[in-house]
Amino acid sequence: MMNDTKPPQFETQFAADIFHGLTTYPKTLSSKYFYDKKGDELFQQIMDLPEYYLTGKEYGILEKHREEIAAAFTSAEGFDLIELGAGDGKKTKILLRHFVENEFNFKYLPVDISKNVLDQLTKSLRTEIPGIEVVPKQGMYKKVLEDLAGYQTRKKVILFLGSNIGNLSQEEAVNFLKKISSSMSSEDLFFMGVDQKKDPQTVLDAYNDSRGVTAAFNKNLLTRINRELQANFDPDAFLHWPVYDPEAGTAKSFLVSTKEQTVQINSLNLEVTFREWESIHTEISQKYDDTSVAWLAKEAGLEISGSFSDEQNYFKNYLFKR
Ligand code: AVI
Repeated sequence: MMNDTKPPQFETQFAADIFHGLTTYPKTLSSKYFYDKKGDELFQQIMDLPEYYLTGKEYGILEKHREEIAAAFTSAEGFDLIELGAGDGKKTKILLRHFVENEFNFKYLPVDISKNVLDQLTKSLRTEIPGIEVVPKQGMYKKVLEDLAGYQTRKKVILFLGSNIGNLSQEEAVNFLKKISSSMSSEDLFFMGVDQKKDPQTVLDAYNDSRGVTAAFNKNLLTRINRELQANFDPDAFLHWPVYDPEAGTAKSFLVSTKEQTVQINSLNLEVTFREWESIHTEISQKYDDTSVAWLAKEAGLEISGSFSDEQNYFKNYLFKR
């Protein structure tokens, strides 16, 4: 409930999104706000969890198929490797090392929203794989994709790993892929990691690990709101609640209020009431299969030109052209 009748003015997009998410029904908050400093640390821990198979599987795929992948990427004039959401580059380094060892002519352009992450990545590359030309770019995907459309010196290969596509709704995913597609020429490639539909228990466990790291990751959003918007959420008064719908292939995470409670968000001049067991939807992690990826590609004007998977078909990396 608003405390007075003035229309709200928001200083940041974060403030506006939190306000709208907590004043609509059902309540919702975007998972893109998970990634503050603490959230980045927790996500690093998640990637090392035994239940969170995604990272290990994709790592294995890149390691096993690096030669074939490299053969698809290379061209007579070399190529520019643009990575969206580069993060710590742990998986990409498998490919980068292979390219350097085989004296490929390429440039690496990692893109990330976090300047800190990019600085660390650039520094680590300098010592771990010297000799790579690295051109880091800080920014939101949306802006970077707009810039990309005008960027063409030679063949471009765009990487989007980690099943980050799963954190978008289907409509957002199609729009995102349309932008990728329109930034590509006929010789360019798009290489994307996609988590696959599988035993529902395996998916659910990945988002409900036994050590509670994913619960802490989800609840950290409330701590972030407390700090950045002067609020008084009690994270212990909410349950981390992941669900998986095997028909839709959608894993969703919620925060569920364990009691009737009222939260003050001072910077928004807002009082939010929760009924007992009322939920906040915080994340979607969509799982796909070949049919749904083919549908996405068709909608976006892309064509699948190859794919690589692990032995259990838990995860797949697809190559697309226009
Ligand atoms: C970044 N993204 C692909 C992760 C996922 O699997 O949806 C984020 C995550 N959320 C909970 N655990 C990991």
